[in-house]
This record gives sequence, structure tokens and C-alpha cells, in this order.
Amino acid sequence: MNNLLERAAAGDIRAIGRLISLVEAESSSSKDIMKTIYPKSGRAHVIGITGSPGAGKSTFVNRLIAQFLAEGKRVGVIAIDPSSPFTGGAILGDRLRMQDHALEEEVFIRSMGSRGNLGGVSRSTHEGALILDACGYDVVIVETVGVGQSEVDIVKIADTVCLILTPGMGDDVQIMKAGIMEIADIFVVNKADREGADKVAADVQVMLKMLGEREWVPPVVLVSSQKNTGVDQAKEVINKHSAYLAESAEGRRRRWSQLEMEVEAILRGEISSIVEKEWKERRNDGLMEDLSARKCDPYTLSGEIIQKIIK
Ligand SMILES: Nc1nc2c(ncn2[C@@H]2O[C@H](COP(=O)(O)OP(=O)(O)O)[C@@H](O)[C@H]2O)c(=O)[nH]1
Ligand SMILES: [Mg+2]
Repeated sequence: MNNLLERAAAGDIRAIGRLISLVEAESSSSKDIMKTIYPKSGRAHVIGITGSPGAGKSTFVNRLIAQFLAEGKRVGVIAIDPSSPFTGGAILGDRLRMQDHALEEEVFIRSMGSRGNLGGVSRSTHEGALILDACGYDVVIVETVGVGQSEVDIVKIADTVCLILTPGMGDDVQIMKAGIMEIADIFVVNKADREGADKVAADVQVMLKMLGEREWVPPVVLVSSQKNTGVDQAKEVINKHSAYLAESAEGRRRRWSQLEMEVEAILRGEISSIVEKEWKERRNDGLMEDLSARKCDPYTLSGEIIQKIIK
């Protein structure tokens, strides 16, 4: 284990991959891994890329990688895949699209499952990002699945959230999706090579005005990831947001709130596994019969189980 951690810290890509696999599988060593790497984390700029499937997130990330490489930065990427972590299809698709840089030493790309989170950002996604952070990647990009909770959840782990929008996707609907406008720090209108991108950008500006005054006014950037235009601007505002967070009270507030959510998520995970274990031990057919016959009730039973756990 120590050897693996040392190799990972020294930038050994296979060791880093192995560490991520261990936390992803929730192996017995995963807590120790996290305890060891945690003090070395907190240096990377974590960028969340969210937006509907097909908006061009992976294509944009691929371009963005090149921008950061040009600045001499090392870039880690985690793409959250909706299917099981061990199947191939979508993972390969994402990898192929990002392939340009996949072999360069400065870039680490990894797909991870969203197990138990219905497309959301799971603990292991966060842990994967922390590992990359601790292993010296300056920038860690997390691409979400782009459906449901994953879009909003990204704010729990990203310093900077980029929302990718596109023309011709039922613009009003995609922009007004509950909670998304509020969490985006940067709006990227991708596929600007297509008609209607200006309109989407203008709509976003109107919606932003409706949200009221804010210290950080989210920039709206027109990008064509296909033609590679506007990506440099996107990179610049991402860096600007990072600088803003570093020096503002908002940055501190955000880091604290993320840490709070992190502690709570770990606590919840620990507690629910204790509860599960206790319930499994207690459960038997006789007890189920008693419950059905109303000889006991789930409330009293739960109370007893909790009492036993607390003791
Ligand atoms: N016209 C155009 N197509 C794009 C652009 N960016 C991505 N695409 C295409 O949109 C499709 C979905 O892209 P992908 O990156 O997989 O989207 P994701 O599901 O959000 O990751 C692919 O066919 C891309 O080639 C762009 O800037 N312009
Ligand atoms: Mg993708």
C-alpha cells in the first residue's frame, strides 16, 4: 500500500489508476488511502463540466485539456459514466473523443461509475478527484453524465462549474432547468458554429439579470469545440474564476460549505452501513410474520435497533 501511494505521488499513472480503482470498489483499504492522500489534496483547481447529453461536454473537455497543457499544467479528467464502472461502451466513446492527449504524461483520463447515485456525483467520484489532486494534477476536470442530480451535485466538488448549452435544444427548457442557472459559474454556449448560439447567449444574459446582483457575474462564452474557437476565452474565464475564489469571501464560504457536505456525506455513509448491518442481523421470518400480523410495529422496532447501536 505505501509503495503504491509513493508511486502515485511520484506521478506513476498506473499506480494512480490502481488507487482510484481501489476507492471505486470501496475496498477495505479505501479509507486508509483517503486518509493518507487527503493532506496532500486541496491544491488543484477542480472544474465541473455539466450540461445535457450530446451538448459537447467531452469534445469541449478535449479542447480544454490542450489549453491547460499549453500553460504547462498537468490535467486530470474524470468522466462519470452512468453504467457500471466495469463496462466498456460509453467509456470507450469518451476516451476515444478525448484521445488526442490520452497518451501524454501530463494528462490522466479516467471514467468512473456513478454507482448508487442514479447519475449523480458519488463519493468515489469525489475521492477520484481528490486522488488526482493529491498526485499533483494542477487542474482536475469532472465531466458529469448530464442528467438529473449529476448536474446540480457537481457543485459539491467543483470549484468552478461550467454549464454547456447549445443552440437548438429547446433553449428555454435547458436554461431554466431547476437549480442549474444558480450553480453555474460560467456558461459555455457550445456549437456556436451552428445557428442560434447568439440567441441562447442573449437568453442566458436575460435570465442572469433576473437572478439579481451577484459578486461574480457568470461570463457567457461562445465556443465551437468542433472548430476549436472560443475555447481559449473559456479557459481564461475559468482561470479568472479560480483567482476570484482564491481571494474572495465567497471562495472561503464555498470551500467550507463543500467540506461540510463532505463530512456529512461520509457520516451518512458510515451510519447507513452500520444500520444495514444491524438490520440484517435482526431480520428473520418470524420477525417479518410479527410485523405483518401487527404484533410489533416498524417504529418501535427501529427504536430498539437504534438503541442497540448507540449502546
Ligand atoms: N457542430 C458542432 N458539433 C459539436 C461541437 N461539439 C461537439 N459536437 C458534436 O456533438 C456530439 C456530442 O458530443 P459529445 O462531446 O460526445 O457530447 P457530451 O455527451 O456532452 O459529452 C458529437 O457528435 C460531437 O462531434 C461543436 O462545437 N459543433
Ligand atoms: Mg461525454
